[in-house]
Amino acid sequence: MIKKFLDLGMQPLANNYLKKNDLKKKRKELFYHLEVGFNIKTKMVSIINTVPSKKMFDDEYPYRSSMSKTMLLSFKKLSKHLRALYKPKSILEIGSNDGSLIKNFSKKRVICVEPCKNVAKITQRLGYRTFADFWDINLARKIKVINKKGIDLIYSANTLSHISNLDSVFKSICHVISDKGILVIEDPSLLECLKNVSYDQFYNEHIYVFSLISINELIKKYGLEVFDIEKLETHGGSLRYFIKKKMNKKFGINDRVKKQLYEEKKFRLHKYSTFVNFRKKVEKSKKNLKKILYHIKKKGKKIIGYGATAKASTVLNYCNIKDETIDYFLDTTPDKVNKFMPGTHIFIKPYDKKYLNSSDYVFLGAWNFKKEIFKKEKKFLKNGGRFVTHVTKPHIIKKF
Ligand code: JHZ
Ligand code: SAH
Repeated sequence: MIKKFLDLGMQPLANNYLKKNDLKKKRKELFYHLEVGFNIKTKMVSIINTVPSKKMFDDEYPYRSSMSKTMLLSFKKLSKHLRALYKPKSILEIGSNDGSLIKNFSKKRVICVEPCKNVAKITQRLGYRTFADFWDINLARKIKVINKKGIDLIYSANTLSHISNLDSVFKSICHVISDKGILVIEDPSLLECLKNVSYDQFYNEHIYVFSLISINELIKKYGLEVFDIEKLETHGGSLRYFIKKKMNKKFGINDRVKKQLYEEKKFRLHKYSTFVNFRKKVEKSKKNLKKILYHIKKKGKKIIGYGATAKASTVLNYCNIKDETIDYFLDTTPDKVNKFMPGTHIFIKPYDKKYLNSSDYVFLGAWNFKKEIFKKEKKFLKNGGRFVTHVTKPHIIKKF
């Protein structure tokens, strides 16, 4: 049923930043073939070759949500909204990472699920009950024993799209959620991904890129329905889905749901041909990004990268851009710095203005946070420093 539409080549694991020793010892990196397909029946877009969860989410997982003010603010706003609207007595977060959302809630009410032990430790130390496990039915059963009445609010951002077995995900959710319970999930939006030609939303962790169409199709099997949605600017355009049991009649279906479905259908997200078109745009994007970077280098200018993202890993490996083009990346994440980008082995320096100011052009790995970054780097821009991005098409950014 899955029809392939995009081939992004052999790719390393996107969050597998390498240490100097790994390079010296020439330890083999794990590569997989990154191909993306569309399921004609379920309308789901997914990568075709998956990597086992335990290989991706181990006890040295580097990503921390709190590295961006934008995300912290988005989570704070959401927590206020959820408290006011649903007054939840019990809350479960799946993929709680470093607690960026959950720290806005009282410790008494919360259960966190975060499989990477190094990351789970962060919320455990803050005093939040955290299960360092993958979300599945065994864990759901354990949680049901603690919360016999069921959970009022389940929240999961940028996580369900990372789990290959969605049947297990939703059966486990149905096991713990109360009859009046609300499930809120958010993930990058397929519509925005296509509009932005942000093919870097595809990598080993992003097994799925959801649309409202595909979510509706998926969850109806479990007696669930989307009753509201929210469009978010985060991660280059995300959708937040508010989901309830069908039998819960307390909330009607908001018009926003209808509107989003209309937009998605108008963009023909339910048709394979849309994705064939997308592939052509991606191929053009690769050519043009390489051209721009080549011309900058030809002038003898220095290019660096800003934000050693998982997304950048897809772009660099697909476009075969290495350290003869990008001297180094800058990043604020402690577990990424002084390591090397997966596959391309471009060095990652800790964020420091002096490393930024010594460059002429900056490739935006974290293009999704460009507003936050431009605000922070006003001086660099004023002094003539320039950013390059591949979104929505490759260009040197002239307007900030
Ligand atoms: P960011 C990761 O994707 C992986 P990535 C994962 N699969 C996912 O879905 C999303 O996160 C949620 C740095 N930075 O969020 C911090 C600065 O250095 O776009 C981060 O390393 N300075 C789980 O990696 C990176 O950029 C700054 O001022 O694509 C941003 O990573 C800012 C704002 C960020 O996710
Ligand atoms: N919710 C945060 C973190 C997203 S990163 C945010 O939106 O910023 C994705 C997180 O999901 C990682 O911390 C990862 O360890 C976790 N994760 C991956 N697979 C999971 C699974 N099967 N069950 C629960 N969490 C999982």
